[in-house]
Amino acid sequence: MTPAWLDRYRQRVDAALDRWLPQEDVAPGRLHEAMRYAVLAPGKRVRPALCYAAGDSLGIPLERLDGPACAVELIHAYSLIHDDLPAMDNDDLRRGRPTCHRQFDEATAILAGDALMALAFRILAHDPTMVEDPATRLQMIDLLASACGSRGMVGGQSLDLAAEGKTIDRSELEYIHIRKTGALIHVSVMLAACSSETASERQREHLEHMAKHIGLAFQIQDDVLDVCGNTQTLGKTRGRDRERSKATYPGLMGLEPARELALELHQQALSALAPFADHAEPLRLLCNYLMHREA
Ligand code: GRG
Repeated sequence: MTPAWLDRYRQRVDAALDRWLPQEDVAPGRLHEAMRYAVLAPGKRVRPALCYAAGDSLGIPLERLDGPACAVELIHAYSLIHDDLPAMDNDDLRRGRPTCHRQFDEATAILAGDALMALAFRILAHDPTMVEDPATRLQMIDLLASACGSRGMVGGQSLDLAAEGKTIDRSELEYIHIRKTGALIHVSVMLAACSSETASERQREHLEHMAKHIGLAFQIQDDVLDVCGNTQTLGKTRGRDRERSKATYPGLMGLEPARELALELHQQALSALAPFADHAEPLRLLCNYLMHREA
């Protein structure tokens, strides 16, 4: 069960995603079906919610953020499809349903992921409701490309795969997590900051600080849930990290210290929101939800 305030953001981004994703009766139908299957599956929509909530903290009309919110969720959905493939995590279950390659086939899943990434950038280039200034749009495209490229999410994934079965230390693990998961969370917030014509440099810095801390806390919490969550609630197979000998925070420092570290990072994220006073209430609720979630 997600809280009502999160559902508001979720419904908003789902409606926008539904408009952008090609319908199944448009050729190539099977590819479009796979794209819609993966994206519109019941995920939490954390990254769009961060984008909208950061926008709320800056007083930005939410329609201006529909494009960035869709773009980050499409990148996320593509990364999950590819991560689940036999060449990577080889998972059967995602968001409580068969993974994309199980439901369709491997080639379709790879291509669906590829097409979702392309659609994300197309939206940032074309969406008529976004900030109009071409230089700002270009900056947003650049930020998203950097966040999901070889020095961001894809790079983090590559290092994560290379570290399987190896012993790595905490700073190496942090380096991987900041890229694999943190980069997309960070850019979800920064795309909102870019969409504001009035945000001060100090406000941007505070949002950046919040995003960095909550991004790492989110991944540590994900590691913790992989140890003590429930497969049905998680909607994905629990215990996969251990099965694949992945480096995780609970593995490296123990379950309780990992939990404490996540809470410490969460507190730092909340402290960064202090200057926004009541305007950051949605962001605070979201940070709290991310720390106390069960899925
Ligand atoms: C394959 C390019 C590429 C990147 C993969 C996303 C990712 C990087 C790996 C997924 C593996 C994983 C479980 C990472 C931990 C953090 C994470 C991204 C969890 C899933 O995100 P949620 O909890 O999922 O927001 P929902 O389904 O709610 O959207």
